[in-house]
Amino acid sequence: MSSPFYLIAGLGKTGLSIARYLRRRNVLFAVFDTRLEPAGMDDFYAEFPDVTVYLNDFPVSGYAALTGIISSPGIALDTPLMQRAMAHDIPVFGDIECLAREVLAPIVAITGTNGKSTVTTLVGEMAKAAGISVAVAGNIGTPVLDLLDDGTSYDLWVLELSSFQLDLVTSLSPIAATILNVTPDHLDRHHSLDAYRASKQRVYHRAKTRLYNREDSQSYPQSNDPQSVLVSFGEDEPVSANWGLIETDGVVYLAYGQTRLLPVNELRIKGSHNWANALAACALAHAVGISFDDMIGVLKRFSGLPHRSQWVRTMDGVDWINDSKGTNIGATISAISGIGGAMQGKIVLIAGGQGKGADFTTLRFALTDYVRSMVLLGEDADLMEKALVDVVPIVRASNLDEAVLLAKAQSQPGDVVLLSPACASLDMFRDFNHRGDVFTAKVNAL
Ligand code: UMA
Ligand code: ADP
Repeated sequence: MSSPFYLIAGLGKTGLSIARYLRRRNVLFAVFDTRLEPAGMDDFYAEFPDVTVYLNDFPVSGYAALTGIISSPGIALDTPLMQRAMAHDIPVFGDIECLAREVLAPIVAITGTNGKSTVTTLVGEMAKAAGISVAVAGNIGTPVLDLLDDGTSYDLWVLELSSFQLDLVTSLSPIAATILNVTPDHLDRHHSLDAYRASKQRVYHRAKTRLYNREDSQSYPQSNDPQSVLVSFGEDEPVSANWGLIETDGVVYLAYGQTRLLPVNELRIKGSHNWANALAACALAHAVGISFDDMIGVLKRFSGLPHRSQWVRTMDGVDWINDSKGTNIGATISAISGIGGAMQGKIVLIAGGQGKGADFTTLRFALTDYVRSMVLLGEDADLMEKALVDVVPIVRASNLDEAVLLAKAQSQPGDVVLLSPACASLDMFRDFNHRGDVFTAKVNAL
């Protein structure tokens, strides 16, 4: 019998981590990327001079030699390569599947449209506070296979999983799994909200504890599993062993059943969406046996991740806030309402980029309440302007530097200038970090 031979699809962070993982196991592979000039080519050749890289297309004659395709999440399953592979009965899976097949330590799996990175980070910090050796990886930025062989024996894995990654995994059996929420995103890839939700629902498959959001019916597990414990979180009062908010003498507490854990005003992350994130993190930490004290200590000191409603500067009475991670409409609405509800003036919103098939009219309500004007840029600025032109005044910018100058001219003392694009950044930037960094640098240079 011939040796196993894999094709790695996609030469980004994930592809590189898969290549290193296979090389460490002496498994043969080639690489494929749909682009003619993927960014990491030179570095890849330097590290793997003996590996064949197929660009743009993979020859049909090559299928017979393939044991399987290990794909990056960014490559859609309906690309011709994947479709032809599946027609040839070639297994297609991803890096999370490789991890799930090897790792014996418990895995906490976190998905949802928004709040994933915040909740993943919180659970990781809670585990560390409890003295657990924890690996935090996945869509949050570190490919899981980079940690699998890093020499540390992790007792717990906390994974942020995107719908793309969930489409490529079958063997995951998480100790606890959650869908935090589902609002429209990535519709260019999934084509419908139902398909997007179905990808997210895969996280519950064989999970010991399934944690859902009482306020979002799309997060309810859609399959029955008598083996699995069902737990919920929400911003109402929780019954029995569930998570929610209890108000006593005007103070709102995070609570487990009737046990009050912490007043929400002691959280450093602001906005009611972050109360939900804190509750979800506590519920997941509880499912792996972390104490209330360890959870509360982390909640009291965690001040949030960069590029999520992050204060940059106050200048001439105007606050400048970087929410570059607001890459879909749901995230931008929560940023606008979190900030708008607590200020005197109005918001000048900088938005635009790749809309991923979103319906921008769903932003109208949030704009009416809090937004003075918008500065639009990027690939889908036309679509956004068309959907919102009768709601608030709109000006157009050709790049982010110009958008900052226009926003400065539009703002008045007491206002907030908010970068929360409701769009992906990839038309103009490497990623949302890059977009947020460019914004911050320009604002600081004003
Ligand atoms: N590629 C193709 N054809 C395509 C798309 C991509 O050949 O149609 C190639 C590109 O040329 C590139 C490579 O694939 O060389 C990139 O692969 P990738 O897009 O899967 O990106 P990675 O660098 O491997 O990063 C991925 C996640 N990216 C995506 O899912 C798009 C990262 O999430 C994740 O942090 C990383 O793996 C580690 O697990 C980013 C993301 O934007 C943050 N995720 C989306 C989101 O959060 O909304 C889902
Ligand atoms: P993700 O990893 O899912 O993108 P993050 O925790 O990075 O989520 O938050 C991204 C953005 O989404 C934040 O800037 C914030 O505006 C918004 N957000 C965070 N948590 C929630 C939530 N629970 N519900 C709605 N929006 C949220």
